Amino acid sequence: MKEEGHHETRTVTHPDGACNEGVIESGCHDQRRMADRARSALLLVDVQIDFCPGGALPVPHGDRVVPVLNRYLADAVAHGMRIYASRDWHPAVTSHFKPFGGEWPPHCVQHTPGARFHPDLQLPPSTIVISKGDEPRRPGYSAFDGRTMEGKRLIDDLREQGVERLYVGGLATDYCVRASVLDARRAGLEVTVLGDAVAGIDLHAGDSDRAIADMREAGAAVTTAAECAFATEKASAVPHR
Ligand code: VGL
Repeated sequence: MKEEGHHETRTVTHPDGACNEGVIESGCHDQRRMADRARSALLLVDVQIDFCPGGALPVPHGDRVVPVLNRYLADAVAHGMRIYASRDWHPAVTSHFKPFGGEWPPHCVQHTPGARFHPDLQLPPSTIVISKGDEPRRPGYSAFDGRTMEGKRLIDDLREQGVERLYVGGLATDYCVRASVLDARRAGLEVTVLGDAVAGIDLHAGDSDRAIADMREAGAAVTTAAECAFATEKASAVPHR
């Protein structure tokens, strides 16, 4: 199912107050109202086999985001939130890859096992898959470069659905998460980065920290399930980084 996009319209039925009081920079105050659920969507960036240990371009401990994201996914489903999952979806020959002048080893080549979502990621059938990086001359770091299975740009789908806030997790903090978050901010969306559900490559020491700083500077909030959620109150306290 994951290879097919769906466009289900879901109804918001679950207002709750899962946010802690007094949390700074969480965006929680905004989330109590029922209407906010409809305005919010979850974006999982590139949680693909090639970006996990054993893959072609592994993010160190990249697979650690999977169980955390599964909790966010369950809560997003419970709250009737729209769910997007982006994937790198490269042709075999692209200027993004080292053999063709690019920076990276070949990874996430279309229709190869490494391009699949992590097998433990519990994407609901309604997940909207966003494919990106399929143009041979564009790296496609940002999910906003991508399109649904029907060819619709992510931003157009978000606007049609009235989504104003994105919760973003996935891989890698310092590349595709960063690029997606910055594009979301440029598009005027409110953004909360799920700080306990991202992991970075850190090709240069500190890249992920700098990426987090860049995202904050662009106006994104960075939070964890412990601090704030549409997510569950059961989440344990995990300090960011
Ligand atoms: C990514 C490096 C190269 C990512 C993709 O998904 O963050 N990073 N291609």
